Amino acid sequence: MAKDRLKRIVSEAERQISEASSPEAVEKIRVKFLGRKGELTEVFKSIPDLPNDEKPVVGQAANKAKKKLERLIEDAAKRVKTDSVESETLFDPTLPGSPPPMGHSHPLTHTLEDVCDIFRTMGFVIAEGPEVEKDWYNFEALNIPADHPSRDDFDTFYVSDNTLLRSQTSTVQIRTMEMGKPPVRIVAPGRCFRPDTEDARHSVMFHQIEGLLVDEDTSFGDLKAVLHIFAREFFHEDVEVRFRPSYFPFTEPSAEVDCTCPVCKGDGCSTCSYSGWLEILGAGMVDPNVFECVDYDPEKYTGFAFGMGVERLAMLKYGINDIRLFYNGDTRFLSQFSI
Ligand code: 2NL
Repeated sequence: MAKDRLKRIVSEAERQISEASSPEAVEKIRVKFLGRKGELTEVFKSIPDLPNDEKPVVGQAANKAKKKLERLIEDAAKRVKTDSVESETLFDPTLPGSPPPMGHSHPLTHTLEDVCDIFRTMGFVIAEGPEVEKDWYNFEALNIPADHPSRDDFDTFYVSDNTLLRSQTSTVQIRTMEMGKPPVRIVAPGRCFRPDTEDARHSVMFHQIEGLLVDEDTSFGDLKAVLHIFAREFFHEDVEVRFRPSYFPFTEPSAEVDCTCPVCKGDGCSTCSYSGWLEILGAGMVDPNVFECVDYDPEKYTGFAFGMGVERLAMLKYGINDIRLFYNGDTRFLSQFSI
């Protein structure tokens, strides 16, 4: 009798345990069979009333059944626990979605826009032009003589005799002056090309920003003020600038412009070769011959112009030692500029 009852209890418990799918359901089953008033517990309670010869037999069988149920319940508890954790990981509608990878502008684009913004606040307008140019715009109108070394096949990418890839963006300034009368106040950013052997400082494709201001009574003092404001805005408010005499065919007088090293603030470090100064751009007063080429009266108008390399400025500002890092597409480098 008691043994049959145990068998029924075990098989019923087994069936219920196999169907349980939540920790709560398993706990309910445990209470139902093994709890203080559980079915199996009742069997144990009835043992003292049995005839003496049946007590050990039923006792043993009840203990065996109890062990079996405890093991089954323990296994079931583990099963439903992992099941529910797994289903939570698979789908939780309350979690935010995984964000898509975000792009950002290239450090050269960023630098170029920074520079243009600074000049825009001083009233300059952004001007653009073609990358494939006529000889006239790249050389002739800029007072660069036919025998100048930069016009050599080795120093310019020629498409044909009179057509080339521009080597500077002064082309845009000549085009702008040809199109209208002074006053002119423009900056011309863009790609330029020179057949240099590539190394840490040279790339056949690079970016330039040139500026041009033409009006009556424009002076070298105006040029100095504008470039000082630019350097302060771009690098640091305490930066100083100095002008060293130089030569360009399209300006007279011409100057190379340095600023106090943004790394050591002028004390001397490896970036500035311990001089405290760094060359940032070239500039000067527009040569009267250039004005003649675009039909501006050099007796009436004066102007200043300047040109700078975007790669060079970005390398100085961010401490980059190899120009090729800008172009090889390595996101370990580029992602540092996701500002
Ligand atoms: C440099 C120096 C310079 C100019 C560019 C210019 C343009 C016109 C007339 C006169 Cl239309 N000048 N541009 C003037 C002085 C220097 O560039 O080292 N660039 C990286």
